[in-house]
Amino acid sequence: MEKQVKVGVGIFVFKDGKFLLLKRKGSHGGDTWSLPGGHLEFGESFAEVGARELLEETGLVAGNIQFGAVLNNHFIDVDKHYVSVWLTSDWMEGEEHITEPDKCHAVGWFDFESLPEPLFLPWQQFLDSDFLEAVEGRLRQTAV
Ligand code: 8DG
Ligand code: MG
Repeated sequence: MEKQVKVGVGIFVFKDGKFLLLKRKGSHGGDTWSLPGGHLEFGESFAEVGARELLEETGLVAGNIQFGAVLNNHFIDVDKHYVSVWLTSDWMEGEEHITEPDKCHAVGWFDFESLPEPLFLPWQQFLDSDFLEAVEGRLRQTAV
């Protein structure tokens, strides 16, 4: 079968100067910390995927969803290739919990000075990208 590039969506949810990361389990990038997120399904908007995955994976509801970054990620070891679209959003309601224990070991709130390790592969590109500054700026606006 022909190899295909897929689209993954990750979403920052900002609350009091921090954002939520999940420790992945099962699929590739297992045991790394990543944004909540998932696959773009046929016909969906980026914001729909972001809001849906955030709710499914953490129980949180977000608003003010905006574009954050686009990253081109070839996961060579597992022979997968994703274009990752990252979004930013503001926490609106809900308390975070692990809703899918088969996919996630842990959740936590972090900022750019306290990033956990190891991070999911797209993070390496993001931290070296021009998108970081704008995302950091938006996060600072939510700090108390
Ligand atoms: P789904 O199949 O139910 O839509 O999603 P999932 O079960 O939550 O899968 P996932 O592994 O969390 O996400 C799907 C793919 O999206 C993942 O294999 C790689 C890609 N992806 C990126 N960037 C990001 C990201 O920042 N966070 C998440 N969770 N996935 C991402 O390319
Ligand atoms: Mg996911």
